[in-house]
Amino acid sequence: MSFDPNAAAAVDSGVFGLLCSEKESTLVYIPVPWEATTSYGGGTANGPRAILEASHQVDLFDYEVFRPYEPGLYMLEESSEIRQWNEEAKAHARLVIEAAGNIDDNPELRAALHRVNALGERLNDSVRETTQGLLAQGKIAAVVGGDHSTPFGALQAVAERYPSFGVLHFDAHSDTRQAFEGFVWSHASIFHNVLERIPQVTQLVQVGIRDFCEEEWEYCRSQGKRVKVFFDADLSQSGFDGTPWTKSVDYMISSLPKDVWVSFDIDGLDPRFCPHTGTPVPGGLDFNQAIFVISSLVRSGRRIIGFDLNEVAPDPRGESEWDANVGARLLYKLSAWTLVSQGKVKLHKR
Ligand SMILES: [Mn+2]
Repeated sequence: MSFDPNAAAAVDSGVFGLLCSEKESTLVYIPVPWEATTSYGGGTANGPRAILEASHQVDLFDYEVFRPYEPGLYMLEESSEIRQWNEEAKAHARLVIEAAGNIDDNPELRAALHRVNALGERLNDSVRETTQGLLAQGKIAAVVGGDHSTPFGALQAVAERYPSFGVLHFDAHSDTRQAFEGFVWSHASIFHNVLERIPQVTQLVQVGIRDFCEEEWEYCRSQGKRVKVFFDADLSQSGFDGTPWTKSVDYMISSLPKDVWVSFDIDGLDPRFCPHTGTPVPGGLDFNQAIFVISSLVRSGRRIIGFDLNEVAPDPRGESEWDANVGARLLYKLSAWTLVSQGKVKLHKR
């Protein structure tokens, strides 16, 4: 069967309805069905599967980039091992969360916490090894979560190849808590872990932040120029004052180095784009505002060395495909601009 980029996706086709193999693909997605420490809401472990299904509805032709699919996009099979670890870790984590911090004199709960942390470490090792394998073949790796703890191993793998790089982080939350609820690898601790354990990350730029605790506020400040936070309140205030979005975006990008990893928590967007995500917060970016940040980053000459998209949670009742639909379209845009930034696809001049 020949491939027609204008036709509807075939039932048995891969991500975005493409028929290319892993070997033929330049960009490979690592699905990570993991949400072990999710304390509120849930369902992001089903994010990768839902995004894969919804991706068949995305038109391959892109108004800005034209044919981002040509270098080949492929999503790996979900690891059944990771699903098992997730189930086990979730069961243990639930006990710890229900005890609300009172675990010190309870050996059973301490053991449960220890187990969650051990499984989190195993997950990181797995994601790191998969990413290393892809990078060794000259491919671009992208993580599709799962909760926001999922990209840690990928960032470790990238750090082995890039002596210094920046991270552009979209999120409602700062995610800089130290071992939230005792969980070392909590979704709410991803950037504390990155900043403490991956010195190659020389710059973190956070965008859309609107839900954080005082500990996080102090921690980010303690990092000095290494962490720049573009709070949602300040960004919208600038808009009210008449500052064009283009100017705010220039400012966001200006502190980032040449090589950048993009970490996109879907809840950085306005919750109308992700109504079922685990921890929705009012406010947030419009879809086009977010895409403009990414396209501007690439147009500035910076290179996206990889990315993750996380916290997409499908409707648990299965009535709406909306969260996954937005997730799939965001995944396509992130992929398109990543490929442009690496010279794998030419930006079409309209
Ligand atoms: Mn997050």
